[in-house]
Amino acid sequence: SERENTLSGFLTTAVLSDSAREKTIFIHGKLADQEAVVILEKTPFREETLAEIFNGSKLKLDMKNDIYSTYRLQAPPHLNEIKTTVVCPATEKHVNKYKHQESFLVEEAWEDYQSITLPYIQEQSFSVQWVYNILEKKAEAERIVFEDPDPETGFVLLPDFKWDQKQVDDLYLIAIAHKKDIGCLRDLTSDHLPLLQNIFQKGKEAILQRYNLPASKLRVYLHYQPSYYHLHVHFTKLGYEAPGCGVERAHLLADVIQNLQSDPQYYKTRTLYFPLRADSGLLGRFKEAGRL
Ligand code: M7G
Repeated sequence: SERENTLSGFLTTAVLSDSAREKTIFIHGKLADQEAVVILEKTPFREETLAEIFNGSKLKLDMKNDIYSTYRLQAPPHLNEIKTTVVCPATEKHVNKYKHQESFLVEEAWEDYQSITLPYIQEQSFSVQWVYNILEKKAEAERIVFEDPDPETGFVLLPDFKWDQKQVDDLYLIAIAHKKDIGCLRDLTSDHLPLLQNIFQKGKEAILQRYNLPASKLRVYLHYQPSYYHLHVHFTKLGYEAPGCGVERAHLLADVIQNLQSDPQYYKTRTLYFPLRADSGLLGRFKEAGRL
């Protein structure tokens, strides 16, 4: 049975960003007196529903000229749904995450990571309660696509909440490690190769099985900096430009594995580059430290 809810009491404070091309709008507001962020997104067309759209819809003519005409089509309501994401109660950091902003590229040597980034992460990062809920089957249990329960090398693979799973064109899954002590790329050493290889191998196999999508159609990567400091790997369909997936933040899992094979301490010695948004607290710390 479908669970129902209501947004009718939502009061808009501000539009954080919107995109005509992506057909999305990010809104900050209040829901039952709590701060909230609501994301509305029009979803892609699906070939298997085209017949229903053509047969079940009214066409209203806008204009006709020679062989050209434009219409407004009123599709049946169930084919005209808006994907809606709600973050409530939302923190100020959530509001900032979704605000459109200029970004700046930061150069982070290992020493910068230790003296600037790590202390900031320890104080300020988003809660990973949602991740623990998934690992402990307290949320999204029915959405799990694959699980390897091994405490050292195991993980849970499930649809990212950005993907409505209606079509494979915008496939987006995340693999979440069972191991809880790996925050990000900087924590990885060659000790973690069995875990990373396991996620890579079994993640690809599970996606082939379930969605009939071969490894040659997948982009498999980690973010640095991530939003959530608990090791997770993104699996998206090659060619799908997922929102928030800039080249500067993405590190291909295949490269991460090879880098650790050639140098066990690779991510503890290299300078890493990543973009930070104008009002990011971490950017402020890099400025204070004279590193920008
Ligand atoms: P990230 O690289 O830490 O941060 O990835 P980003 O959001 O800045 O890319 C975290 C990933 O987890 C993102 O792709 C999110 O869309 C996804 N995600 C976040 N939350 C809170 C959830 C959730 O509750 N459930 C699921 N399934 N995915 C989530």
